[in-house]
Amino acid sequence: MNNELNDDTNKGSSILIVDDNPKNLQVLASILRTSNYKVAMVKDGAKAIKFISSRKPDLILLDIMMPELDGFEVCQKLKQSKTSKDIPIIFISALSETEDKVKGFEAGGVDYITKPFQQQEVLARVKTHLDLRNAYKKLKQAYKDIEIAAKTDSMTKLSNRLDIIEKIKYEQRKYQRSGNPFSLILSDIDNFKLFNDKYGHDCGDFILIAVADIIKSGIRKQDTAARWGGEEFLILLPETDKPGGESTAIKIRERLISKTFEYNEHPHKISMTFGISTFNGQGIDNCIKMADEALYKGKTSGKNCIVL
Ligand code: GH3
Ligand code: MG
Ligand code: MG
Ligand code: MG
Repeated sequence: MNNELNDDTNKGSSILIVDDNPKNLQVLASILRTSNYKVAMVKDGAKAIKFISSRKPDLILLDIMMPELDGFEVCQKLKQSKTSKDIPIIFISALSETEDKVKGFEAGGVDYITKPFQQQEVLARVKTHLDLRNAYKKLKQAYKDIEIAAKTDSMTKLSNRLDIIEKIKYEQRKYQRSGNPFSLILSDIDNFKLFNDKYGHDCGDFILIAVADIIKSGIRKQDTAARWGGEEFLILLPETDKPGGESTAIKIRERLISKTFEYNEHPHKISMTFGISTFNGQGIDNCIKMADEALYKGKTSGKNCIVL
């Protein structure tokens, strides 16, 4: 079949075989190696658990009847651990009663093969579960990527409006418990329309991305910078009073005005105006409005400045 589940991603997958019978280990290992899987073998449950504590095979073939820990117990233990719970486990056992099989699935196994096993069946089941595991991994990654994309401004890779509002709400709740203020810096590139008109939109985009990088370089790990609008950026500074907000704005402004941006081998200089507000329980919208008003004041009094 030619679909995503049936590509070559299983080539070289690693499989741990757990069996107390050396002959079974050898035969299974040889079958799997012929199909290009990497194989590791252990001969009891305790060794299997020790093995998994330092390595993570893509799949486990697990015997049930073994001295000390039996296969059901080993499976349960591996399913309880965060690091091994996602490894698919296929039981391979001489126990062939329905209730044994059911017990295997209840312990967390994904499949059950009875001994004496058929080579083709072992390979087919192993391949199916590796395929499913790969599909699951891809889905999980895709879901993570979607979650990140939903919070990110695609051009600058800063937070988007939605994300920073969530984070401001979180700081508001923290303020209600601790009374510690947080500050907001709203900044806007000066005369950016003229810049675009003169140098073109692509050059403008390049500047926006470079400005975002300068903002990122000037804030702490716990701060959030977002693209608030076209050429407007909002920065959230948790646990920060007004003087703290001012010193961050000074740092960013200095980096910005001392920077010469090179686009298509032409140097460009730009500046920004900054408005700062500090949260004092007045409500989030009001706090953003205060930063906006400070920014507006800066714009009407010559730009390229910081207003508290
Ligand atoms: P001021 O100093 O008062 O802020 O003037 P300004 O020209 O920067 O402000 P104005 O609001 O008049 O124009 C903002 C400009 O920002 C207009 C638009 O072309 C530009 N802009 C907004 N988003 C983008 C973008 O994604 N890429 C580019 N290249 N330009 C953008
Ligand atoms: Mg056994
Ligand atoms: Mg502007
Ligand atoms: Mg603007």
